[in-house]
Amino acid sequence: MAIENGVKATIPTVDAKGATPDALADDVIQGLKIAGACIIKNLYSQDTIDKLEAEVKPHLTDAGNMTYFQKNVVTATGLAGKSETYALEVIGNPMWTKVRDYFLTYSKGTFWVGNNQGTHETSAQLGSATCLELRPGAEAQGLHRDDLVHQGFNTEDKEYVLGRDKSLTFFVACNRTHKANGATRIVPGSHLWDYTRPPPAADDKTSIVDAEVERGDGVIILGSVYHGGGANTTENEHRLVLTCGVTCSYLRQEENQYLANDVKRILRYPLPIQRFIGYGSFPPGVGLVNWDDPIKIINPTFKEPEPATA
Ligand SMILES: O=C(O)CCC(=O)C(=O)O
Ligand SMILES: [Fe+2]
Repeated sequence: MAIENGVKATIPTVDAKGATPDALADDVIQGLKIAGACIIKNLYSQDTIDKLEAEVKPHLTDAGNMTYFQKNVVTATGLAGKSETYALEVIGNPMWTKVRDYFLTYSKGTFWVGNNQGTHETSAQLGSATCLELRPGAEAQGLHRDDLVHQGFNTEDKEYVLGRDKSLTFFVACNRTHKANGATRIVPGSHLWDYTRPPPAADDKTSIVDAEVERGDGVIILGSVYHGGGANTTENEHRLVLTCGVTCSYLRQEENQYLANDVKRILRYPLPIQRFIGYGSFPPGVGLVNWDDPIKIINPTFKEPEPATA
């Protein structure tokens, strides 16, 4: 994305209306490769957002002295277990599933075991499941990359190379999100920069784009793109955004899902979602309990589903 020549940067935008999840995901993947961020219009119905709000809002608590949030930011955490609609509709969204699998599935290695040399394939798991409400007076966050959590460090690339990212974040807007109430500020193209390069100055209007979206729209960013919450300069608007962070299978989850959740609630979800939240293991051997599938700990009567027959 050419943003070096004084031309205002833009965030690719796709419309979910009428698109299959598969086709939508393909367009989002293209947008993310080019810009490191993509806006998805009309992703959720107003009814679904109503349900999400009703389930999440009672859990909002003042972030207080939490490490990286500013004053006047109120959060809810551990949403995987607290909101069934979040688990099924946000974590389980088929477009989001395809997009995160695309970016976080790649070969690592090679590794030797005796005379055998092979590679291992990564996959995706939940990183964090939160809600961020910016209240009037919240100041802008410093522009950052979310992969700093996992000590991401890349050199410059001219084009996107699979394996560059260790994480992605999906934002779901629960109300109209615009510059004045703190829309996320994004630097399109910065996912390809050398990591020694600092973010643009906070007032750089050419490189920084406010991800302005309507209620029910989504925004996806790669862990390698510079971004940050905006300032809420309104008198009385609250900016309410759900976040779903995902990370590579071999890394520690940003939010400790084993302690954040009530496992009784997790057990009500479909098996792939239980595993994605963290109650699963990854080859060749991460997350095992008794050298076995951790799902058997939370569900002692668990039986592997029969493979589907044609
Ligand atoms: O609030 C936002 O818009 C972005 C939050 C964010 O980037 C973060 O907490 O890492
Ligand atoms: Fe961030």
